[in-house]
Amino acid sequence: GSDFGRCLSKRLSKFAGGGSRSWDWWPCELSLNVLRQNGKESNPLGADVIYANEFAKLDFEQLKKDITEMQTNSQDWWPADFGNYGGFWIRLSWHNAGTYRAVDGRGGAGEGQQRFAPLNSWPDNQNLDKARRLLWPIKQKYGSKISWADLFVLAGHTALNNMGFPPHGFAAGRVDTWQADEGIFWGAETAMFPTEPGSNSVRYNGSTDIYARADTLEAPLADTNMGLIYVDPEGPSGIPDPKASALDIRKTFTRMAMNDEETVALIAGGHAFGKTHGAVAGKYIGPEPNAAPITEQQLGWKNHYKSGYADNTYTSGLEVIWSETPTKWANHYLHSLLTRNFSHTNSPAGGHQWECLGCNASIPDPFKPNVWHRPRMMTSDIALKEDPIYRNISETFYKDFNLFTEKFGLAWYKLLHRDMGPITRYLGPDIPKGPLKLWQDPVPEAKYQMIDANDTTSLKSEILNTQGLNISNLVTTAWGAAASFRISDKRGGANGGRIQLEPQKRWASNNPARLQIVLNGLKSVQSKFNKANSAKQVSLADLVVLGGTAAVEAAAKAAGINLAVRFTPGRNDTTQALTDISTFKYLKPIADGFVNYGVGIGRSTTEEILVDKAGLLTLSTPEMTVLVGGMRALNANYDGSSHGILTSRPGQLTNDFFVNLLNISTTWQPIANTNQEFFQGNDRASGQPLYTATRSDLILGSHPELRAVSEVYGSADASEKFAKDFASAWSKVMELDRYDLK
Ligand code: HEB
Repeated sequence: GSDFGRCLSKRLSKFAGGGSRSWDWWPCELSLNVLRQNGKESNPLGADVIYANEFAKLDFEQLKKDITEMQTNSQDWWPADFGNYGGFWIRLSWHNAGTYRAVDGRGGAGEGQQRFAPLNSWPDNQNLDKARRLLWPIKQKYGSKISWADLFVLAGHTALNNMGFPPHGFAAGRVDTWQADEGIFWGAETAMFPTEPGSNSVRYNGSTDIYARADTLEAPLADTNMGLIYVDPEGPSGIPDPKASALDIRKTFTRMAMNDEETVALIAGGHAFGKTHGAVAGKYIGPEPNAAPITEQQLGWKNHYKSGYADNTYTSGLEVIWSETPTKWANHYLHSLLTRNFSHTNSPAGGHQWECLGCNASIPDPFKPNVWHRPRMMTSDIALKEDPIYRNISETFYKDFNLFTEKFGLAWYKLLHRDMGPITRYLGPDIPKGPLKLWQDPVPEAKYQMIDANDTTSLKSEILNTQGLNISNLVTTAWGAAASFRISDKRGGANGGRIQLEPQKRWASNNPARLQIVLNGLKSVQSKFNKANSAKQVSLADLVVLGGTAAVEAAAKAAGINLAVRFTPGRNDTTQALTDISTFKYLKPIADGFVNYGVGIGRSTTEEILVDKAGLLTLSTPEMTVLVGGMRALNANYDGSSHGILTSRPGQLTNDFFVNLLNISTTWQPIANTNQEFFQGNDRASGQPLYTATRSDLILGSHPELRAVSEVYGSADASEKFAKDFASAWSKVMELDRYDLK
């Protein structure tokens, strides 16, 4: 029997007496779970333990030595192929990092999520439970000085190094989380395997045409099936068609922000090492970790055939060794792929794979000395030679091993660090020197003195007195800049001043026409200040945020509240050439309920997108609520519309939004032909029209928990608390990307 996989009925919670719960009765109620995940209560280290400080105490060189020692210290309970865990650990690193998708920035190695479901039990992560467990003694030795998230990728990286590959560099700095990330949409399937009903074509909008389906892959997904990291090694939906496999590979690696060259480098580089495992039939394999009996202690996939490991191992069900030297960096993979003829065969477990039937047995056996195998490949490997573009790149790499080595090093570095955000998060002695790569969203270092507190005071009044600038448009501009941040891959934010660059300056949510007016106004303030000061300068990035700050303070003052809004200078401006438009475009909001932009699409309602965005901004439920209410008071809809501006004095930082939302004398009904997106509020007694509002407005009075928070802010004693809470949530958003301050 299984444990986590076992429960009597979906409706019976197994705690506190069980029984049906709210989510059983009303499964469609807006979930706020993403706003309370990663709470400090769940962190056993305590909120005051800062990983960077712990890491600073680590003997990093000794850690690498310990990993190196472990790499060839084969354990009886899970013997190493070729006496070396290197290939295994590279797969561990790759599978941690390879869940990243550029569209929403989620997935990736940054959170140590492979410790939790579903990733701990994903079919594609089969037996990586053993790889993680092999590393436990090392993790245990160093405790909080090295995160699991870092260790997972460092293990493979160090192994690469030890097997003769000169990697480009490595940074630590990934902070562990303590629960499964609830914010990640992994797909709508109800089954893991393509062969099961309910799995196959859901993410392809029903398409089963393996030549045409790639373009219909649902965003933000990148993998071709639930439960895979990227593509099916046997071919699309298990069909051994290398040409169609190439289409899948291109689609999925593009979603991961890898181009063709990087894709070939990664696959050919990775498969230069190790082997695949399909020695026995799949029927001998027990349940995955999350469904395994309690006695298995979070190990899964127990193999009941003979020893169940070493030469009996079953992982993917394929039995392939690509290279003549699977524990040493060499060009054998591409040599084999491009110079040999492979025929379709089946693995001992029955999987589709390819073998050079006319070849000598030149490939070593992982356990038996002097036993040799014929060269083999997977369908997804053959894809690299069947697709003309991949083939070209493969041939170039085959002819120029140094180039291949360089490109694989760079792509590997990008793979592992893609979601780490600003360079100030990078830790350790192995960070590469030299200019940042485009994917790192570089912001040049300021070569001038930053503004100080005196300057900010004078600049704020200067801004407020500049023609064209007002509370509403200063707030939306600062918001548009700062709220482009997303915690998933830590991209976006106000630093860099990218709101004045492509593509951000053209996003409808930023109201390009009005944005230009604000930027022009701020630029005039900037040039005046910079002319008057020689050593000292102000960046546009700082001014955009300072403008918003000035506006919030002025709006509070107008409401009779004296408020100092935290502002920390130190942002610098970047350039268009240093902005990766092709992936930056993914940061464009679908909807942004904070400024009443856009409506729900596809799977998500408008209010779900609001909560999703709040989650990506790391806001709590009260922070989200107070920000929405405050933005309405500040008249800060993206288009200047009056939806949700439930006040007679817009531009003042009052709690009017909450007071009027909660007022029984207003009745709401949907406005015809708006698909229940827009609503009319009328006076209950007279029927006189009073307000209009969106779903993002009305959800604050309709959802029970959001209403409870709204009641706090709508109370008679709340004016000051509201303004203070708004200001602190505001500053938090403005500084989300300021890892230099944390
Ligand atoms: Fe890999 C292994 C698939 C990519 C690295 N792979 C492997 C396997 C499979 C695969 C199925 C087997 C598993 C077992 O054990 O059985 N891949 C794949 C695919 C792809 C890939 C489909 C896409 C196309 N890889 C990749 C990359 C990398 C890699 C990118 C890195 C860079 N792999 C790898 C390694 C290995 C593998 C190293 C070996 C492991 C061992 O040795 O254990």
